Amino acid sequence: MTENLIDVDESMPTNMVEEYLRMDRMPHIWCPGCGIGTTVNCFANALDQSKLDLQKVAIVSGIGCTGRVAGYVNLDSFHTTHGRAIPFATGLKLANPELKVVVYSGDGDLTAIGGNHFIHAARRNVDMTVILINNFIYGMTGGQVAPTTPVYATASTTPHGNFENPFNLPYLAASCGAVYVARWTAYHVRHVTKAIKEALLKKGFSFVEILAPCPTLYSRRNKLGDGLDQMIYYKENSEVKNDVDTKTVGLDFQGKIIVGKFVDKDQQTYLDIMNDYYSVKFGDKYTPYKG
Ligand SMILES: Cc1ncc(C[n+]2csc(CCOP(=O)(O)OP(=O)(O)O)c2C)c(N)n1
Ligand code: SF4
Ligand SMILES: [Mg+2]
Repeated sequence: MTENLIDVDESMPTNMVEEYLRMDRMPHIWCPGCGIGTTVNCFANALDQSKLDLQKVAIVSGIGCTGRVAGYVNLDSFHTTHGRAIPFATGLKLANPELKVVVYSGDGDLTAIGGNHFIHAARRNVDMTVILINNFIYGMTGGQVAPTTPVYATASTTPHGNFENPFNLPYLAASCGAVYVARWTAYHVRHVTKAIKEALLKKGFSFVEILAPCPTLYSRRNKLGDGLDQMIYYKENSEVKNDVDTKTVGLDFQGKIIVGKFVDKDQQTYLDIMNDYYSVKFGDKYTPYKG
């Protein structure tokens, strides 16, 4: 067993999320005030509440600060290559349909280099949960502009402002066919936990976007203060609008943030539709695929 890197005071009560983390890998690499850790806490609570058999839950991340999540969570974890978390997760699901497969990665990873995989997995309604941490930037590599950077925000590659329209991610996911779509911020810890739990229990392509502060790069470059200042911004500017048309939830630089559960519908998954169709077409000659 790996030696624990932090001194543990045995008299302290154990935090319930520890059971869901690889404590031997602490301390983590995230900066003070970074929102990623808060989302992991919510994820651990959601796993606890979901009552899923953890032996049948796998987590896949791509590359980036968020991509480190898979390595810290005490599940079967896969830290894959940049942008390839979703195709890796698709392979995992097809090979073993009994698994609950979770993709946990950043806005850059999932919607820039991995953007095509994202839209096609949603289109196919592959049964997986995608948790996307949107800090409006490529965090790990120095704060480059991302497909989520708001117009006018600065990044290391757009020092005088970005003029590319960012993706409206709930709209992108919903229009491609996602059966569950929600957006919250790292401030909304109870809502994030509930959304992740619902997404985990949903059959089909479920998507949860969580806005989270990157104080080291995004906030600093844009003179937005520290992590706490971003949390205050989330608190004061978020408006809950469940079931609203996702077309209307695009984000502006430091503008209003529409949060809520936007889509929750039932639709056959890729594997279900294939099994049903082949069962009708080939009758007894076809054994439904179960991995
Ligand atoms: C093929 C390839 N291209 C580029 C990189 C460099 N790279 C590593 S992480 C990253 C961006 C990650 O951004 P995001 O997914 O938003 O994660 P964050 O760090 O913001 O959580 C990039 C471009 C890489 N590792 N591999
Ligand atoms: S660089 Fe930004 S996203 Fe990465 S750990 Fe630091 S605060 Fe978080
Ligand atoms: Mg990012």
